[in-house]
Amino acid sequence: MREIVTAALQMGSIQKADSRAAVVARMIALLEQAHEAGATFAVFPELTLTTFFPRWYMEAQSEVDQWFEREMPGRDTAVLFQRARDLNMAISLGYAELTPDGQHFNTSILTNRQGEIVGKYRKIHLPGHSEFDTERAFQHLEKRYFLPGDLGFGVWRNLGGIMGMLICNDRRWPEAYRMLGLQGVEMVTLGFNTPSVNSQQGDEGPQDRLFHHRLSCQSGAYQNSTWVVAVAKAGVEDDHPMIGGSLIIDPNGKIVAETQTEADEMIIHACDLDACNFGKSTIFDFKRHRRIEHYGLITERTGAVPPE
Ligand code: ING
Repeated sequence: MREIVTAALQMGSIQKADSRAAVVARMIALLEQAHEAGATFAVFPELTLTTFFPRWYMEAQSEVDQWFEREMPGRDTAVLFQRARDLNMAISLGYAELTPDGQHFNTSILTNRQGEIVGKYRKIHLPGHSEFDTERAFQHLEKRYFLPGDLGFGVWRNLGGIMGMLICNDRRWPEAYRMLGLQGVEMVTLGFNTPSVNSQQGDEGPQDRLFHHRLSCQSGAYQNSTWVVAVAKAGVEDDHPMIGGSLIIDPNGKIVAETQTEADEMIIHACDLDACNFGKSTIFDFKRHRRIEHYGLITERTGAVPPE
């Protein structure tokens, strides 16, 4: 048995005016709660240090860059990394990354229990749009503020297992999980910020959003026989509601823990990585069952092309 006692640390709303220091204090309180409950690994949401700023149209790059971190850990996050190290806990957290050569990514990092960063992932599937869209009730400008990730889909040996990261919209694309599955992933962590309603006036409400969110994460877990830990930044941010529904899902696709609020909330589960072995050696024994000679379209074709 290779157990990782894992905490999903959901963050409630972060208002535009909230300081990083105030947010980090909330994160440390959750981290200490997780430690008290016996966790050795804690997962925070996507863009966990600030409000979900892609909902705001900005033109001045200086205004955009205020939402980004130039180093990780940095001035505001060093205390969080130190606390995690003191508690001998590994963490995963999402943030907006501004690289020294001026590139902007929606990024997630993974540490070991000594507070060292062992893995970094930059979000590849960026939803939304890049120009102000007058048809939308609110904006979703990830394509404006971030570059598509340039690190690919990676996995890292950590805490006795094989771990990988995705971010938010990635969870809706089966290829993303499969890229990790083909590297033997046993635990996928993903943070998300998901608006409760569709900005394009669709009639999709919070329950539909939660349904698709659970469906996407459960499918990814089951079809790759891996644990999935999905952690929300939830609640109402400057009048914009976002769903909760942080999840811990086992390698059979079953939800073993789910948050019940849209506030700061911890869920926790003892995840036995050996629970991945049965699926990986039977129904999802990729080497035995996959027929890659028939899958060419998946990497050769971007958009669907219907028959004549
Ligand atoms: N947010 C949303 C997500 O994929 C979205 C965007 C919502 C796309 C619903 C499609 C449908 O959960 C981020 N940040 O990707």
